[in-house]
Amino acid sequence: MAKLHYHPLSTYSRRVRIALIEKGLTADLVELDMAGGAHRAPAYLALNPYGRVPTFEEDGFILYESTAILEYLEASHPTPPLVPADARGRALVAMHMKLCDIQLARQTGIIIFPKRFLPKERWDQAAMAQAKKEIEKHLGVLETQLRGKQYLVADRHSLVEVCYAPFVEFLSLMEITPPPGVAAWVARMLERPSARETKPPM
Ligand SMILES: N[C@@H](CCC(=O)N[C@@H](CS)C(=O)NCC(=O)O)C(=O)O
Repeated sequence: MAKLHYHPLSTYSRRVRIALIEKGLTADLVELDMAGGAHRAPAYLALNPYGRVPTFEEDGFILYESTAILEYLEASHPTPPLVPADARGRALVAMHMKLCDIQLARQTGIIIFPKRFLPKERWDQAAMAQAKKEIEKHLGVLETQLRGKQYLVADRHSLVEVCYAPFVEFLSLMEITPPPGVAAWVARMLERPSARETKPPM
């Protein structure tokens, strides 16, 4: 059986767990003791030299980077589909997955990592404020793109929402009120069983 090295509080790991559930796949979930530094131990670095989660392992085939793992799961288990069949739909999914990482995931990490794991005196308030501004700007773009639609691509739930779900879960922790179209889209993706089952302790 495939293995997923992950941590229950890891947003990027959660993407893969959501996709596995959406596709009805099972994998051996191997929880890494990150607080104990297991991600920096030689045995784990031999699998993933960057010492991050998630890492996917199947018959000696090793893959890291959550979006690459999602694409592999889609290619190896195309049913039920989480990307459209046509070239343009696929390209739009790829574009939105990348923009999720560049415009939202990175900035979310800047805010939620300190909020969840560091004492307030160690927070970089200026970096957190700048990240919040960038997220709000990005949500404004999404609001326009979501006008009259339920989902970003082909008006169907796709890998785009799989990528976004773990990060938009933290909008309230980040004290960000999304515009109405984005708020409805977020609620739609977070109410799916795959998101509920993988929700981290808040
Ligand atoms: N770009 C990577 C990011 C993975 C990532 O940053 N994972 C975090 C946990 S959510 C991690 O392992 N951090 C440990 C570290 O960077 O030392 C992906 O998409 O998989």
